[in-house]
Amino acid sequence: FLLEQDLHVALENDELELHFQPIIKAADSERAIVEALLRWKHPAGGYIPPNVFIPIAEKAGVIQKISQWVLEQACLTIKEFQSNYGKDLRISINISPQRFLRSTFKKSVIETLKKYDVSSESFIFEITETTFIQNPDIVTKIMKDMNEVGIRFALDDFGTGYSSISHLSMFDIDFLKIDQHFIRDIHQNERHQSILKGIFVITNELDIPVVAEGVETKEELDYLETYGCQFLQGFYFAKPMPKNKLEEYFAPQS
Ligand code: G
Ligand code: G
Ligand code: MN
Ligand code: NA
Repeated sequence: FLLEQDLHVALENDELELHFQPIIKAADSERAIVEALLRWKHPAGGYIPPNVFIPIAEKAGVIQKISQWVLEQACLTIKEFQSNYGKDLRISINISPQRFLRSTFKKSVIETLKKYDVSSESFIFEITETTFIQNPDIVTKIMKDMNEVGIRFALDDFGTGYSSISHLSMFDIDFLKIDQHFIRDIHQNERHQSILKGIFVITNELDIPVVAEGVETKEELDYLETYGCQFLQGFYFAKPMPKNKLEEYFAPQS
């Protein structure tokens, strides 16, 4: 209850921070890709994680405002990165079902990108299967419309929740993010190895690049490389970091 009150003023008081976690391309490193992860620095209680306050924001009706703030911060970060380093940054943003299914979603995204003069190719939108099951026909239509203006979609958290193979066939997904639950100790977990092997057969056939989430160790990484996993993300490479650290991380060494 208190949190809900506080959330309303969090935006105005500049208490939200957008952190970024690098997503590593396994084969070569084209442009830098990062996932944007929201943090709330509460004046009384330190950092509050998004899985605590996003559901509250959804109930309190603040999620639209917060989502818009995230998109604008991402746009600003891309612009700054480009002008400071002459490098393109691609940002993967988590989109809640409420935001995705809002009738104004596409329009507000297009207007925001135009306002900040950022290309739609600079973004990947991460959605979960919770979004898919709400209204498949409408979701298909929104994804198609947004694909036409160059927005790409990643299916996030695959391996938790529904994990439906039919979703891979019904929806035009550009990236599949395998949940960290399946990545943890993959080199020692034969059951998970069998399941992941199957997922890679399907995604390779469908030409959907996979992002392995939550890679924490060299052993996990080595095992994932035997699958030819295209993208890797996790503490083994880097933790989510604020913008200034990100610029250090990607700055050319000299
Ligand atoms: O970074 P962390 O592990 O604390 O993130 C926890 C959860 O919060 C993840 O499921 C992530 O997708 C979600 N999350 C992080 N940032 C955002 C955001 O900007 N918008 C939405 N809707 N969810 C987010
Ligand atoms: O649900 P979603 O995949 O968007 O959430 C990503 C979350 O996973 C982020 O909160 C991020 O902090 C967390 N995360 C990223 N890499 C690792 C990792 O290697 N280990 C653990 N435990 N969490 C991670
Ligand atoms: Mn995500
Ligand atoms: Na995920």
